[in-house]
Amino acid sequence: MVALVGRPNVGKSSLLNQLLGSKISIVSRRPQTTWREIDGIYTDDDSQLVIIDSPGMHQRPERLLSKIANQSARGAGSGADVICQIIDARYWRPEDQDVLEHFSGRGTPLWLILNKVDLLPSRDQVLPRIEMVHAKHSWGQIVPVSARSGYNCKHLSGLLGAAVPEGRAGYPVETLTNTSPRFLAAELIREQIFRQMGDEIPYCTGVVLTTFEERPDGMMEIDAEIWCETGGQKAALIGAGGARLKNIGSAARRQIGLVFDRPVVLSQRVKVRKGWAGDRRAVAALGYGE
Ligand SMILES: Nc1nc2c(ncn2[C@@H]2O[C@H](COP(=O)(O)OP(=O)(O)OP(=O)(O)O)[C@@H](O)[C@H]2O)c(=O)[nH]1
Ligand SMILES: [Mg+2]
Repeated sequence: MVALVGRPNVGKSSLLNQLLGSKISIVSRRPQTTWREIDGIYTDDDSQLVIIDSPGMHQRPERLLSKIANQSARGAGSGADVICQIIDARYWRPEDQDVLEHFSGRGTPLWLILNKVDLLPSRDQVLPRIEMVHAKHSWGQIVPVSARSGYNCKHLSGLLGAAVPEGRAGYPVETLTNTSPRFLAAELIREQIFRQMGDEIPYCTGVVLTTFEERPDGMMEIDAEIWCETGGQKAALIGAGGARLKNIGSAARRQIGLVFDRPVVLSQRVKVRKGWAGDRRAVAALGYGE
């Protein structure tokens, strides 16, 4: 079992998807995209790894939803054989130091993964970056990767496979995740909301599926409710003449179709649910927290 941890936006979810070669965890350029742990099951000829993506760890969660995500971020290393701290190879920020302090000293090997090396001006920059972070901790490994291009990701999974204890595979080779298909489909809609809304996007926009069924004709039928907090947010989500919502829906439908490998009919409604992100029951109904 391997945990991917780090501050928000460093590419933890992207790395999980790249290691698996499949989309399991949602990705956007906004920090705090991931709201709970997502597991991916990686299997090759030699090894099977349960790789856990976690929400970005941060210092001052305000709303309940954000607190729940942060608790999950902080708890992510428990039970792991290796904890991989992901950073953006270009920087070492105070928040990275906080993550290091939180996860070091608990007896689990801590590795440092320098992600986004494709954004360094040249490959010659990789070695100086490694030297820069080397002294911060006695890392089990320091591995530069690019979750975007896939650079060195095979090498990383090989190192991880060699590092975990020997045991029997717990899952059939074709299993990719334990996450429920229903939750994954809802997340793929939330991903499009996060991606397609600009900075006016409300952080607390949640998606709940009221229908998730396979029809006799093989189509997947999905009805989704999108929860936001104000009438203004609802108007922004719907867009002029419904254009925004339509674009979100058609991109989400494509993504869900790809992941589940079948055609999808998707209908969406936007609902104002003031304060939902502070309401434990509502947050749980969307699949976050208990
Ligand atoms: N250029 C480049 N961009 C990357 C790479 N990995 C991730 N990104 C981008 O970085 C942004 C954040 O990626 P995520 O995978 O959502 O990051 P995260 O750490 O899971 O973020 P949270 O869930 O918010 O904690 C997205 O825009 C990604 O496309 C990489 O290797 N290279
Ligand atoms: Mg993420």
